[in-house]
Amino acid sequence: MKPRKFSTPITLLIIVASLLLINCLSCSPRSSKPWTREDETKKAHDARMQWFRDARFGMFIHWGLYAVPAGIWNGKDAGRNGEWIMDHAKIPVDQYKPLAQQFNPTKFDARQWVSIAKNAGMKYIVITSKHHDGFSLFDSKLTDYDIVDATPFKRDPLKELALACREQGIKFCFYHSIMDWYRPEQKTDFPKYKKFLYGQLGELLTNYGPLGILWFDGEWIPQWDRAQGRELEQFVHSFQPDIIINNRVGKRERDDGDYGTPEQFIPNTGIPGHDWEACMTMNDTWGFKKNDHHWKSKEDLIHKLIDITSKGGNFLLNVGPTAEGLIPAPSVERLAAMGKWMKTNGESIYGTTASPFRYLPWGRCTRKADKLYLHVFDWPKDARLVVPGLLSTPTSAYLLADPSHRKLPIKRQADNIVIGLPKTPPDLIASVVVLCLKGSPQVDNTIRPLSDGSLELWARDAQTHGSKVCYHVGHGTSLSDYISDWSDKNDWISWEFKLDKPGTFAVSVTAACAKGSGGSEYVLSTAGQNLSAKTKGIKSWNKFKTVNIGNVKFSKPGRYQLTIKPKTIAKDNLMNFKTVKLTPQP
Ligand code: FHN
Repeated sequence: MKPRKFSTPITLLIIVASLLLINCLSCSPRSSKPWTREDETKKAHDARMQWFRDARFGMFIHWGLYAVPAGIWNGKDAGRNGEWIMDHAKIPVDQYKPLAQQFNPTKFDARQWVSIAKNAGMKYIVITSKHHDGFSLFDSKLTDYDIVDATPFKRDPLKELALACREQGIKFCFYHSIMDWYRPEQKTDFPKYKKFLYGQLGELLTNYGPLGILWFDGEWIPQWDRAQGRELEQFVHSFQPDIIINNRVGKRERDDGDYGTPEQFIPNTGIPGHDWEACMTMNDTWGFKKNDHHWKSKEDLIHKLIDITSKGGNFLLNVGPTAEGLIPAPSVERLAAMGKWMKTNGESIYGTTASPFRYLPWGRCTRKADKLYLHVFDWPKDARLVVPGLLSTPTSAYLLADPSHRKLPIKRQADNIVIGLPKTPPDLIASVVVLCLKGSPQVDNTIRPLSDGSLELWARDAQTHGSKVCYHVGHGTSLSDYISDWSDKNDWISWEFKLDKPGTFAVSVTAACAKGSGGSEYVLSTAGQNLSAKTKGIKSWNKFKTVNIGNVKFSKPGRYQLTIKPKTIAKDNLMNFKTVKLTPQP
């Protein structure tokens, strides 16, 4: 298909308008007054964000010249992210640029890519128009270092994808890197580079139809700051007032752009009161690497989609197509499996909001007004689903996978609702029980024992008391959240919890303390008893170890508080704290 070519005058006009605009940002070509975050009413903002909040699931595509070496340079694996090969392998521009002559993705089929995304249940696609390597994956009049002028392919795949997305009802979006390794002026003459950056954004905002999102990245460069991010937002909105912009337009801070972008991890508490989208790879790399076979399972990916949605976020799941223009088969297989699950259960994802529950031992929950979608990962062996702390009155429950919505038996047991389930789950990965309520959900999220009687008190549920100690969410590892910065011995943490019956419990603490920083003392107190413990410097501040520190006895059921207070802090910090576990003793 021959892409529609703009006649030069129109393109010239765009560039002139963009360049003029940079110089007088206060005179947007579309309105007398430039858009500002402050001027946008909540109603207008919610209207602009609505499709994003409904969508919940999108496809990220990292595609460019880096797919040619595919992670290998001079016969060696060049390191983790395929799209960083120019940096990882320290490839000079004059040796990287010739890759363009080898980039001829003859198997590229825009309609096929969009169908793969659509059939997976994805509602939007974000593709790299320019990554850090500075290569433009679109026909730009501002450079010849682009796919039409520099490669044998000679076509504009983004034009073809824009059309295919429109045909299939998928929002089309661009990822665009502020950092640019190809243009030395990004470091030597930033105002000059900025004119190029703005000019290309003007082309993308003019030539590809209405865009859903402009997904900025590479914002960490020292030449960029939050004020320039605010200017860039105005510029973008002057072309497309309804577009959504991520927080990397600024410096990836909470109030930059329209939403947060945790990468390769899911914040345990989501980002309450804020729109956010977790972006993740399906293996370990964004750009294609021929030797990266570390694929996440379909179970893991479906659970991640549910987990993210249950915390009020979107899931932007990445594919890294090959230099031939094919999405790798393992990605296609996993997306098909996700689509099969979404075909039955999409109602429990699209347009839902975060769970009202602090924690559910068997799975997750999403919500749509007075309807709860209970995603059961671990099907109860006794076929009784205990919904803890739900004070609202349920009106009905049924399996989402049951087309006739046959009613499931419901009964109340104190603060819990118990739903009777069939012996076998309809879906081995995640089965959805719909629970309809009389009015909006009222939940008592007091911490209670798990089904095995044990009680787990986590960092994310702790009350922190003091000026320094805080809850820390890390990046991308399973040890990603803990209580940190515990340098002041007057700072302490606490939990409230409820026991339904008396008992004696063994107490274990999971924490980390770097080698040489041990020797501090703390006291754990609950039910009028005190357990003292000393920290041991093991390896590092994120190598967690569990130690038993004694037993506590609760003589009757009821509500209790548990506190942890430092006695002495030997070196810099008491510990990085993760969990207290109370295990019932016979
Ligand atoms: O450096 C990039 C990386 O290559 C990739 O594009 C990710 C995707 O969000 N963003 C940056 C790292 O934060």
